[in-house]
Amino acid sequence: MKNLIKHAFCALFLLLSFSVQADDITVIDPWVRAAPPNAPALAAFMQVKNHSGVALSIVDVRTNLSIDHIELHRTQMKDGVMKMIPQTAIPVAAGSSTILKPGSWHIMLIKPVKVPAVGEMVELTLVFDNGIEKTIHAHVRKGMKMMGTDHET
Ligand SMILES: [Cu+2]
Repeated sequence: MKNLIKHAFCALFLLLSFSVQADDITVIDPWVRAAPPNAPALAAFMQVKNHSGVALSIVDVRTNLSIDHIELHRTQMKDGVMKMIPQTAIPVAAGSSTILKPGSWHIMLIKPVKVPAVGEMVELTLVFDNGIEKTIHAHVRKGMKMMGTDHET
């Protein structure tokens, strides 16, 4: 019996030492690009740092904005043209960071009911593959357009 308890504690300890907490993720400079009132989509950018020893992925994003849905995108060169390609996840390697920026990884908020103005805050909750959720507030500000996008953002 004593051994069983000891083993249970060992297992618990292992589980705890390998579990990644929301505090292991930091998000730097989140922002949403300002867009005209009739914009069909908005793009969100930020730097996501993973301080844990476990590889993570952003698999979903929720927002307080009224929108149709969220998409994860990556702008990549394809046949000599820059194209936005929908992704199922945005990876953030262990002890590393992924930069979401124009022309690269980004989050798209599709069909906003009301496009937020410059200076407004948009709440975004990043959902990671291990179930961790990280809520951040992104400022709406002006930024360069992405090259070769098929939706004007
Ligand atoms: Cu996009």
